[in-house]
Amino acid sequence: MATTTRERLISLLSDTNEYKSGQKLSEVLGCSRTAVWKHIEELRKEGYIVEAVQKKGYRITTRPNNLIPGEIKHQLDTKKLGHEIHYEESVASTQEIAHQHALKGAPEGSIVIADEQTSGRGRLGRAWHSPKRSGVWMSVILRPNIPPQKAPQLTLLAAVSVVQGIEEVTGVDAQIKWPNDILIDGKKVVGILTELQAEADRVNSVIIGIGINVNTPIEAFPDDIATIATSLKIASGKEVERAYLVRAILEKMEKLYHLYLDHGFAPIKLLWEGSAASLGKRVRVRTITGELYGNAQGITEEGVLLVEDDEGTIHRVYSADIDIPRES
Ligand code: BTX
Repeated sequence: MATTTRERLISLLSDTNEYKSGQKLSEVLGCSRTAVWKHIEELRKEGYIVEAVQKKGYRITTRPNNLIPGEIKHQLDTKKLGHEIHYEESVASTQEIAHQHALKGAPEGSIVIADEQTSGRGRLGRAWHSPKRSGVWMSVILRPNIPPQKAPQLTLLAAVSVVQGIEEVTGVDAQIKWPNDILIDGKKVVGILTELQAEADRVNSVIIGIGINVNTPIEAFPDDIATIATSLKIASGKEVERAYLVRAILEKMEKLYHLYLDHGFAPIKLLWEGSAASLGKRVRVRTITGELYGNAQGITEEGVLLVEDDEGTIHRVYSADIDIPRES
C-alpha cells in the first residue's frame, strides 16, 4: 500500500506503549528532524493530541474523529480496498469524483471519501443530505468481470458489508430494506447508490456510493427527513469513530467481494436474507409506472425482489421503493 510520510508518522506514533524520539522518527521516515517536527505540528492542527515527553519522545494520545487517509489506512487489513484514497473536505458528490477517477483508470478498490457533500445524490435524482463531519460519504470503485445486468447484486453485497461493519463497530443490529436502504428500528441510517460505467455486455467499473449517518444528532436532519432517519450515534448512544467504521466496512466488503467472484451470488444472497427487513412481510411497492401491494416473498438468484399480490400473481421487481406499513 503506497503511504505518505504523514501516514507513516501517524502509524509510528499510534503505538501507545512506546514513545518515539525525534531522532528515531527522522531515521525511520528518512527525513530531517525539522521535517518531522513540522509534520507533528500539522497533525496537531488537525486535532491530534501528540504528547511530547523530554528524553523519551512523542506519541499520539488522542485522535480526531476524521477521515484523512492516514486514519483510514492505519491498521486497514485489505489487499486492495482503500489502498488508494481520495479524500476531500467538501465536494458536490463523491460519486461524481469517483466516476472521473474510474474513467482515468483508477485501480479497483480506490475510494473517494468526503467530510461533506453539498449535492449528495440518492436514486432517481433525489438528494442525499450529507452534513459536515457527522457522516461517512464515500464511493468505492470496483471492476468486476460481470455483465451489466448483474451489477445490482453488488448493491446487495455492499449492504451486507455495511450491516456487518456497523455490527462490528457499534454492536447495533441493522436491517436491509430491499434494495438499498439500511434501517435501525425502522429508520434509515444508510443509503446505497450503485452506478455503472459499462458497455452493452461488460462492466468497466461499478461505483458504489455509501452514505451513513454516523454521529448526526437528530436536530441536524431537515424536517422532512428527521422523522424517517436515524444515526448510529442516536441508535447506540455513543460517538462512533468514523475511520474505524470505514475500515471495518472495507474489510467486510473485500471478503464478500472475493466470495462473490469465486462462488457467485448464492452465498451473498444467504447473508443478505439473514439481514433483510422486508421478507415475508406485506409491502407497498412503488415503481415509476405505479404501485402495488403484496407479500415480499424473497429475492431471486439475480437479486430481483419477488412480490405476490392479493390475487396470487408473482411480480418480479427490478427497481422500486418499498414501504413496510407499520401494522405488518
Ligand atoms: P434513495 O433515493 O433511496 O434515498 C433518498 C431519500 O432518502 C431522499 O429522498 C430522502 O427522503 C431520504 N434522505 C436523504 N438524505 C438522507 C439521510 N442523510 N438519511 C436518511 N434519509 C435521507 C439512497 O437513495 C442512496 C444514497 C447514497 C448516498 C451516497 S453518499 C456517497 C455517495 N455520493 C453521493 O452523491 N451519493 C452516494
